Amino acid sequence: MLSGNFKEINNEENFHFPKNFLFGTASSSYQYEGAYLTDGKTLSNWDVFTSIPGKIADGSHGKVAVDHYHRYPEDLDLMEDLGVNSYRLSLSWARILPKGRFGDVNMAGIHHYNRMINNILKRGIEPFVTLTHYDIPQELEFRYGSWLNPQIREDFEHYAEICFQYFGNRVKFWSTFNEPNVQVILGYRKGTYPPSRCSKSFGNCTHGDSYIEPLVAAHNIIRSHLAAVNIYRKNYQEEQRGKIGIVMNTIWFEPVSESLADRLAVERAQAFYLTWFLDPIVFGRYPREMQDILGKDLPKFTKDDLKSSKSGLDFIGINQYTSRYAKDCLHSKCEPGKGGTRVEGFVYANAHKDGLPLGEPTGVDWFNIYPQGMEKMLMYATERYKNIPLYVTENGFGENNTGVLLNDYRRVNFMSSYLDALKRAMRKGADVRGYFTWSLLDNFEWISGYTIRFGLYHVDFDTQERTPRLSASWYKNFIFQHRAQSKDYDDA
Ligand code: GBH
Repeated sequence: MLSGNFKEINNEENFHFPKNFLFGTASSSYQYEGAYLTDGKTLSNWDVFTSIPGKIADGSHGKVAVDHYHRYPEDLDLMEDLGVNSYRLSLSWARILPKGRFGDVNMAGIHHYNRMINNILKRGIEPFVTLTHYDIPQELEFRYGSWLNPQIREDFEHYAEICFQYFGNRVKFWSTFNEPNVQVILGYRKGTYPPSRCSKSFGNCTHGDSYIEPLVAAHNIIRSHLAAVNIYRKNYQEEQRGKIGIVMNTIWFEPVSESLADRLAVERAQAFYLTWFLDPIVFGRYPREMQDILGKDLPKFTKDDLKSSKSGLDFIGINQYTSRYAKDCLHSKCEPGKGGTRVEGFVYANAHKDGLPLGEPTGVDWFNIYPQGMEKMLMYATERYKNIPLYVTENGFGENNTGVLLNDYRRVNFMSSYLDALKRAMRKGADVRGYFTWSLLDNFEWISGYTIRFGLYHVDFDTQERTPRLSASWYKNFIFQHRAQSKDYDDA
């Protein structure tokens, strides 16, 4: 019955996903696990941050979250029922190394993830593992200022190596970071995420320097990524036969007008958001637009950093939700925080033009529906990074918490239109190898707490009961049809 209705929405006929295409759902440790002090885990930066009054919209935290730490077998049952063949999750660094490299490996944490990985594999599901999805041991913040200090690279390398040692015989997909661009912009420019650092004109912080610190943190993240990739390639990859990459948040930018200035602003917008991280990893240098504007403020890579970094990744993970207009601020005057500064690349990114939104608003302020952005983003990455394999590591629909909303037809329309756009990109030659929807369950949505829900399953946060929404049966049906088709296709 469902399939009949939905078929019309999925109007990309005769399209076949490759046989090994990964269909999955995505999650992250802090947003899902809870168990914040269980089995030897210590505080993460997000445990500490959420305990500061006023930081989270509903005053909530991830101490329990959706209790995935204890309920993962039941959640894997739900995934098995959906028919996914992959699960994107992240590991809690503070569970594995509660004191970073200054203390021992917490074997209880290792055992937990071992059990979980085995349970995932037992169901024919491929784990797709992120090493850090915003959360780090607070110890590293407290000891030396985490990402602002170059020694974080030693810590990250140590942590990555322990994960490869313990889990690499079974995990074939690694990503080092989740959305480091969001992490540094919100943590060090706007100050709305930990460690809450920014300049006065950018936000409400007691410390920080929005002009310099985001650049330093990003540089240390890129160097940490390269160190982890190098060690994986040198000591593990050949034997373990996995792939390693990085996951970036992406925004598709449309020029607010057809003027040359606004079209150039689009390139700068990508440079100051996405290619900021990817260009150094792939090409060994920051994007030209950044070099031009930031000059000496842009940190330098050493010869050693770049030694084996030619193409320092095997794939790019693309998180694609939304799009914005880009407006030039080089030739016209803009406010700080609204494009008027060099760290913003003199671009104002905004979802409106003459009062009209780009795409359809969702009710969530940062989020407009613009499926073309998915296609264009995938083509942009394909062209710039020369047909590198891409995974859509996140895409999904969030709604404000106004009742239970099991009939989430807006999420279904969203997924359907974005998946159509993904297929169009694949037809045009983008080497997309997987799609993970955010998210299986409603969960802790960072500074929005539990006020925005992204789940295919509704979660009652008091009882932890999971209830399927319409989108769960829609995704199940979508996967079933497409896997069946790809099978026919490969046999033919
Ligand atoms: C992803 O971030 C995250 O990886 C995931 O953990 C999260 O739950 C999911 O998306 C849904 O949000 O940009 O100043 O308006 C997506 C990027 C960046 C979107 C921060 C929300 C809010 C603040 N997110 N943004 S702002």
